Amino acid sequence: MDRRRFLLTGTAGVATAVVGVPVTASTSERSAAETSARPRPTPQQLAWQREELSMFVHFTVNTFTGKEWGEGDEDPKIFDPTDLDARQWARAAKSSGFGSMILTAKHHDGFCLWPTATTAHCVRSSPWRGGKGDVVREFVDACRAEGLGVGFYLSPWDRHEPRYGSGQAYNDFYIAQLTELLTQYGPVVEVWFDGANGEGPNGKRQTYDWPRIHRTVRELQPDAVVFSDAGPDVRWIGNESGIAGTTCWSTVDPARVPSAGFDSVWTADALQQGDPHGPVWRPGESDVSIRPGWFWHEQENAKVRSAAGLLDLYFNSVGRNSKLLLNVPPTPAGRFHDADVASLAGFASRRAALFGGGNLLQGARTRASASAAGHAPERVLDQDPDSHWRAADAGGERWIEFELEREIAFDTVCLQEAIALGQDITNYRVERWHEGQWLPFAWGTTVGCKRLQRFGLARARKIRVVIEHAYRAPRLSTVALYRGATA
Ligand code: FUL
Repeated sequence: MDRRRFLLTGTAGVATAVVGVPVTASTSERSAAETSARPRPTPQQLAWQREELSMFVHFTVNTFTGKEWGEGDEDPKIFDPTDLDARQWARAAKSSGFGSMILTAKHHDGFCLWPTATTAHCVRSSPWRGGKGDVVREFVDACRAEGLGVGFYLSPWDRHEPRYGSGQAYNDFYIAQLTELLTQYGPVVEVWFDGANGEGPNGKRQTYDWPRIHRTVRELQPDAVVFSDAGPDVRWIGNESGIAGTTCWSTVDPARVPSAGFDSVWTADALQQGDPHGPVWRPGESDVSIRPGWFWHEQENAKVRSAAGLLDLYFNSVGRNSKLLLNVPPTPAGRFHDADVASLAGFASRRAALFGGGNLLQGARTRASASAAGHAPERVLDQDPDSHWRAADAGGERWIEFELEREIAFDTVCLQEAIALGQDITNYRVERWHEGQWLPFAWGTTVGCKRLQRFGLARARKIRVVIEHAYRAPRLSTVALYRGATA
């Protein structure tokens, strides 16, 4: 479902934003960004990205009606999962390597999965658990039991609530819902807002009070990262296919996507690629569903992404300096379907087969072009994402070389920058020594938190990574080779 079709026709706020937005950063911003003071992540943004995999859980009245977007007039009595088992969701997430889960506490239909005091349109009015149930509580308990971070998606667009479209009154209602979620369930790692801004029950659209929404999260859950198209902490990647740009900066120019739901000819590219000159650190999150729809539909049981398909997504998101937010929707019983659970397990086994054996460069002799003091090349092999090889400040091509005792065969390369200190690399290539010359087998633009590339099986005893250009002396924390992607 493409949320973009709502975006332009909506509020005055959006319309004003479209006109007169500076498309590029000013010259002074650029020169500032290109000096040593390039943006860096907060500890929360860093932890968020290093987690790599988060699971989205879309569950509401739509699960029972077969719709993707509820109308808002659904009878709460239809919400009646027969065997709700949030622990089963959490086990499937945990055992396949996910670090957190984000639940649709409320989707566009307005039905609340927790017994909110703000509306009767919630689980209290459903027969499930005799009207005493709380999906959010069961979800949170399951996440905590499995050691997973907790996240919530609270749709600003509400097709049920009569106050939607009224301005302040709806904003108060929405903030009250957000406050309940952020005060009654313990620590939250991510709060997820989409920019969908359709009509409410009276045909009106709402102007969302984003500054107040963000302030509320900051006050109540200062360690949570806030997701929306426009951040402030993490941005949407610009599509719902789980695909980050092959060039993907964690820095952005906020003027290009100033608000959630903002749309223009440049928005998708700006979100996918980020901006090397951007003054703000705002890494991209790639959301996508394991099925064609976000909600469970019987007829899609045969269309669950395969384990190989999930590995492709991993390469195209995590492997391109993004984070993967993979949706797995529970069935009307309230459990993940066997087909989804099997794909998740297969996804985990494929990653284990590929990466589990460790870096094939381990034990190699390292050499590099001039290194900064204290940042010797062997640091890229120590598996510490913060320790790194840093080239000396001198410009020109910088390289790091690995020489092994024996020839190895490999089909995957992994590069990582020490992003706690920022993102700098704009072009690289990876080469193998073959019959007296260096032959490139992988090359690209950005690296960031993680860059993964697959190729046909190659063999070599000597490998080198050449940094062709970087904004500052590059800091590589990992260079790794693996075999198994083409198995
Ligand atoms: C969008 C929604 O319109 C979809 O239904 C889904 O929830 C997706 C993740 O976000 O904005």
